[in-house]
Amino acid sequence: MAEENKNPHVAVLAFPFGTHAAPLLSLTRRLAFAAPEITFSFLSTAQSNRSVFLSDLNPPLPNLKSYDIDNGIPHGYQFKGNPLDLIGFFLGSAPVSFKKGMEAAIADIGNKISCLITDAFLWFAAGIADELGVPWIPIWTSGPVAISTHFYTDLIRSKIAVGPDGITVREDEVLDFMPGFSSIRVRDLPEGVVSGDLESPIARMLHQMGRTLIRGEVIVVNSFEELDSIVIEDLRSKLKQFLTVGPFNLCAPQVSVYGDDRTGILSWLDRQRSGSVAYVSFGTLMTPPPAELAALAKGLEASGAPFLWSLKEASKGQLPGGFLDRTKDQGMVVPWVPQPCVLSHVAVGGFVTHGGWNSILESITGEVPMICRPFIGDQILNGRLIASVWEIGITIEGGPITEHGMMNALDLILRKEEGRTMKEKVRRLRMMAEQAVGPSGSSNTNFQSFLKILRTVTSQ
Ligand code: U2F
Repeated sequence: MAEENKNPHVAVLAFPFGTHAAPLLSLTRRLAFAAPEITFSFLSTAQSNRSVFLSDLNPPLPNLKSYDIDNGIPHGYQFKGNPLDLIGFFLGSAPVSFKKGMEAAIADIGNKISCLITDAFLWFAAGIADELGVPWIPIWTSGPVAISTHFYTDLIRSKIAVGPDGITVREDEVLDFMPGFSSIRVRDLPEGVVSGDLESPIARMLHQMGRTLIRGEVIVVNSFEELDSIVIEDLRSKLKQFLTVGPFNLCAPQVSVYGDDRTGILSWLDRQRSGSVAYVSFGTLMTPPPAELAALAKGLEASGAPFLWSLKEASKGQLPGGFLDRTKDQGMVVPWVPQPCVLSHVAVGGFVTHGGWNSILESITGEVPMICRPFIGDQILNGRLIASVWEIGITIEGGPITEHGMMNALDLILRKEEGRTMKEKVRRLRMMAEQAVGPSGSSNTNFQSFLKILRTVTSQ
């Protein structure tokens, strides 16, 4: 009989782009807190580690350490503004970089690795885990419906022919041959499944991930069972184990970042009427093209609604002339806000978003209906879920944002009966989410199961 491993060591491998590393760190913290006998080594690029560990205001844990790995960028490379280049460099060198990082962690901690927890994007980690003779646990940082489209990519491609140049003529057909997809159309699928460049580094990565999930000891997702129960039940029946343990933003200990309210956002929100404010943010990666940005600004101004806009400093120059001056009593434009706190403020009545998964969960938690302008990846699918499945918002399909379109959307969400109905529906989802993370809720029970699996596999 194998001897019990008294000093288990888990390596956690992050994908260092967009909002991937932060939720992974949040989950790792929960695990490290619940299982103090296990040491967790968190591996990401120096820039990503700096950003997620610095913005994590929780006290450090003695059994959680970070290690920086190489970002793969060639010497002398000049960034030309396309983040996809950086992702390409990273993915090209990631298997080697992570192996080096793990060697450093092993030397430092003094114990071999007994399990690999990774962002699900890093599908090649299944092979590294095999080499090490340890289990692989992928963590998916978006929703269950999105991961299902990657799990079923081969099936979808066999049913929906891909035309030349990645264009399919069956865009409006629903994917009713997949459990839980009766309202999802071909056009809602992330690019790279049947449309767009199927050979791009990201499309190939997601396709490989979908095929590799079956090798995961357990697949862990930042969601809750009641949100997409049919899809979750289906994935549970196909994969070794499939556990929803979120929303992470409701599980992690929330540290108030308002403290002194240095930017004045909180006191400004406090002065606004309940449910009257439009909050605008397109996440960490996306900024609408200049014409849409200008149309959005004009729509906000014309609607008269108070607004709070998280807009990168570099994009401010694209706002219409005089906009900031004219709207100084109507709204605030700032480069960054503590979004979960903003969305939970009673004054916020609508969220203009790109439909990133973390933003959606935070909006549900804050009971805020959404106006979704999706751009890439899972966002189009998420927009469809928001508008047509959960009915907690509307979507501007394929863009572009227009001044009148935005005015009407704000009016509907903030002032009309439809908006009130959506608010009621999002409130119900929030209650389900809270129950899920409560003492006998699904996410809490699933987290305990996850912990048990981790303890079992690392004790051997
Ligand atoms: C990628 O996501 P993004 O980073 O573009 O968007 P979100 O998943 O919505 O996450 C944005 C996070 O940044 C926070 C906000 C969210 O937690 O609270 N934030 C903030 O605190 N303050 C601000 O002023 C602005 C944002 C990808 F693009 C998406 O398609 C995926 O769904 C997502 C998850 O895989 O990753």
